[in-house]
Amino acid sequence: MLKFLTAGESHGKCLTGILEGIPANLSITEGDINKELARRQTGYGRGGRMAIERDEVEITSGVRFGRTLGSPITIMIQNRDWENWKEVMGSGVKGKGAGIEEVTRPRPGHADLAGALKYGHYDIRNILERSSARETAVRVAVGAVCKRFLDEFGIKVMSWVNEIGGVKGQGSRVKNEKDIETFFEMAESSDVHCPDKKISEKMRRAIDKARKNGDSLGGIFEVAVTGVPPGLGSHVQWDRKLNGNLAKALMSIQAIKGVEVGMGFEVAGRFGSEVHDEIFYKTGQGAKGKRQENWPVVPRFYRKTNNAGGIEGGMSNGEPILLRAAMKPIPTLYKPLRSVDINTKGFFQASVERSDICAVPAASVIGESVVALEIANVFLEKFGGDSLDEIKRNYRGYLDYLRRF
Ligand code: EPS
Repeated sequence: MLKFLTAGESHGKCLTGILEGIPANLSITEGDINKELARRQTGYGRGGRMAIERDEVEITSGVRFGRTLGSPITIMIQNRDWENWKEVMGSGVKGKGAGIEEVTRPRPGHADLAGALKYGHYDIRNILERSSARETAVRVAVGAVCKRFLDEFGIKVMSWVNEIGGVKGQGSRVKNEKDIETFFEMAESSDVHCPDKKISEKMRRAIDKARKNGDSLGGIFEVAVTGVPPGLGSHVQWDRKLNGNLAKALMSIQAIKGVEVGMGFEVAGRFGSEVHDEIFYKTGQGAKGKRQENWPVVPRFYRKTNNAGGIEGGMSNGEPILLRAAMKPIPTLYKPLRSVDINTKGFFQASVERSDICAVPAASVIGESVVALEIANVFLEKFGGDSLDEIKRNYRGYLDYLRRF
């Protein structure tokens, strides 16, 4: 349903995203997207680059007078740092004696070595520029368009950080939508995007310590989606399962090494009776309260627990979707790790490079964006149409049907 591509190198001129499949007549402004980009740029533990960039988009197609046309939406973000990299990253033929230093020392944990071997590059810059997490800026931009779309249907995607470098929060196992909203609101006022003030302080201290030691830190963030109707995704084919596609979306974020849905890995050690969410039924309105006034999704079937994380059999079951992702520590370190020069084959201790110490707070915002893309995709698959009004008619019909089921 939705197709999107991103392009751009970390120190190239700009990043570009093309998003196709968003229906006509959705209101969207550059400001809506910039708000999300600003959230991604904040976060304790970022490096010097974030002081240079002030990410702002230019929409160059698919939107007219603040409304989508139904045609592909193109989004551009300029790299301010490009001014300092024009010589190194130019697309013209390299002049003789240009004196541009090649990167020949792969960093452990980065795409450097595997990419150089795969693409036949002897200058690792040809790999690291694209593998950089700078690319996530434009994924957040296209995700922001999807969030705007989902908002029309009362569907919200929120996140918070639950762990940084072994400092654990209490974020897991949120019980209901109210918890999710509270966690999210509290996280929004924390520079480590953690809902708990005391834990936030501990996380900052852990980041300071890593910085002092020339090291880096990873962590865990959680993404929650509220207002989701039952029936998104499908059990009938492996590549239509919602949990599979959400896991893929999250795993595609740079540095993510693991994803859990609901109770996650903990299910392996529990009895079935402790894991599965019993089914209840409530007549009348308001079983789960009202969402946006136009979309009172009232699932008369409901659960008192949500260990499944809102997904059963590869389909949404009407409860909030709960996801968790683990990010490894950033591989660009000030503390030297051992590696081998790809030219000389000699051992060396990796050279010092400018980088972030911890990017988990930013990753949580990126997590929201990729999840929003995926949810918008399955929503369009089920209720798709060419204009927003058409999709609203389709959705209303489904909700009426659910009420009568
Ligand atoms: C990154 C390295 C750093 C990060 C960058 C991702 O950039 P630089 O090498 O220019 O210091 O700041 O992240 C971003 C630029 C961003 O927008 O998130 C890397 O190697 O992945």
